[in-house]
Amino acid sequence: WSPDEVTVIFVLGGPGAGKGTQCAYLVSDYGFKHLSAGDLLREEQDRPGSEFGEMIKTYIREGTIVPMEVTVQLLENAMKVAIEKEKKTLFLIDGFPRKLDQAHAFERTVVPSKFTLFFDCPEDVMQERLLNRGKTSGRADDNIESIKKRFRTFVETSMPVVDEFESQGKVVKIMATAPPDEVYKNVQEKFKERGV
Ligand code: UP5
Ligand code: MG
Repeated sequence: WSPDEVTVIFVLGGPGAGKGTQCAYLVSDYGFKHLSAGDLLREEQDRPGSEFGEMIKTYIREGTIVPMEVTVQLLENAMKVAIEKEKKTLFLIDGFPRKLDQAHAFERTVVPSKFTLFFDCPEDVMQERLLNRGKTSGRADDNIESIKKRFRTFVETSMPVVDEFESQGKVVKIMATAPPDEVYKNVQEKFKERGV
């Protein structure tokens, strides 16, 4: 496939900002293919015979960023399957890129993004959501120690990515504190303005 046949929108925001929740709405209304980098890493971690399983487990628990070669490869493979088997051309890439090296590598070697949907949410709100989800999610990083580390990585490592895209006029910023359906109304308005 060639890059001009596909549209990629990155979905960023702190841990628990609601990226996955909003992507689910967008999938049902717009027919996007939703690829969550975190979900792909968790699948790879659990895949029998994966050479990266233990490494991914450690990075996720510590809230740090898995080396980009692994994540970019998982995303590229998933995109290839969706393009060839499901005839998808519109992609929401959720929770990626969260480090500048990943952003540069993906846009150079896979496809440049159309824009980044950025969910802005204060830490206290995100913390409450994640602790609440942690009661049932089974996610190894939904505990207070991992959550604090994820917040730190987000501020120090991932916000520079948002700032760089912002300087290119490629960020659509949405406040994510309202209930999900209200947040989604704002998303739809912004998508309309951007011609999606
Ligand atoms: N909720 C959602 N929206 C709400 C709203 N508007 N009002 C009230 N409640 C709301 O939502 C989280 C919870 O909040 C849910 O219970 C939901 O019902 C509720 P969700 O939509 O899941 O939020 P999301 O932003 O997707 O949170 P998530 O925990 O998935 O974010 P993370 O960015 O932390 O997790 P991710 O899976 O992307 O990454 C996990 C780890 O993988 C990273 O820490 C990192 O170690 C690794 N990783 C990499 O190394 N590289 C990558 O490129 C990507 C991930
Ligand atoms: Mg998520």
